[in-house]
Amino acid sequence: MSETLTIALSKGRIYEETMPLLAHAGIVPKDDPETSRKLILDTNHDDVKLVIIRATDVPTYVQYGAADIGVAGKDVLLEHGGEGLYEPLDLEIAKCKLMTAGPVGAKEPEGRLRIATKFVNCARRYYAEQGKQVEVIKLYGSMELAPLVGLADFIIDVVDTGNTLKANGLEPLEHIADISSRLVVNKASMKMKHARVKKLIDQIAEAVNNRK
Ligand code: PRT
Ligand code: MG
Repeated sequence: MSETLTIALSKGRIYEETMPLLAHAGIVPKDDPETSRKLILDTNHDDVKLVIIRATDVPTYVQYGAADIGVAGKDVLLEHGGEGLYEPLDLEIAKCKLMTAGPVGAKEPEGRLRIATKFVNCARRYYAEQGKQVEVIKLYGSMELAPLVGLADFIIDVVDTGNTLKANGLEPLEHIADISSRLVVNKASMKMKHARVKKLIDQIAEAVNNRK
């Protein structure tokens, strides 16, 4: 048996949309993370394991080599910075947009804007490029609430249908980036486990192409 290949995934949309791509590469998990409490899932290959972690933790596990490979949203990767990672493949799943949003019809207030977001690095970078002075307020969820209760003027979040914004009296404003999930690979694993990693990337790329 060869050395274990560990793949890091988050539950929910990324897991659901990655499973068919892994199946095309012949990898099928033995447990379902939605019903199992296990954080390490065995697969039909003794030497391939899946680790189930928070979406924002995927780049960190892969960066430090705790997982060889992972799947992460480009939003998460932009925020992480991408150190220690290769990003060889756009999986074209879990698509959305990173946007600013604010109360419907609201005018931009004078002076320093307050921006609530979990994407603090993206927010600082974006407004620095615009030459705007902002105060960035870090939140961990429910960003839509912040403008409603006077915590912030605007938010930066990922938007898909826009229904969540709309339900809270907000509208999408400026488009920052198109987002999809990417395959990321630990830099050392790419060298040390090259043949296996390369084969897996090629098989997954084929599955992505077959869907077009
Ligand atoms: O949920 P958790 O806090 O654990 O982490 P997470 O939200 O980062 O993970 P998860 O699994 O929800 O999202 C994983 C990845 O999916 C994100 O990093 C994005 O790259 C991608 N993605 C695609 C989305 C969405 N679409 C999306 N709609 N992530 C989040 N949303 C949120 C959105 O912010 C809004 O609050 O879903 C809500 C509904 O969106 P609307 O616009 O359709 O109403
Ligand atoms: Mg979520």
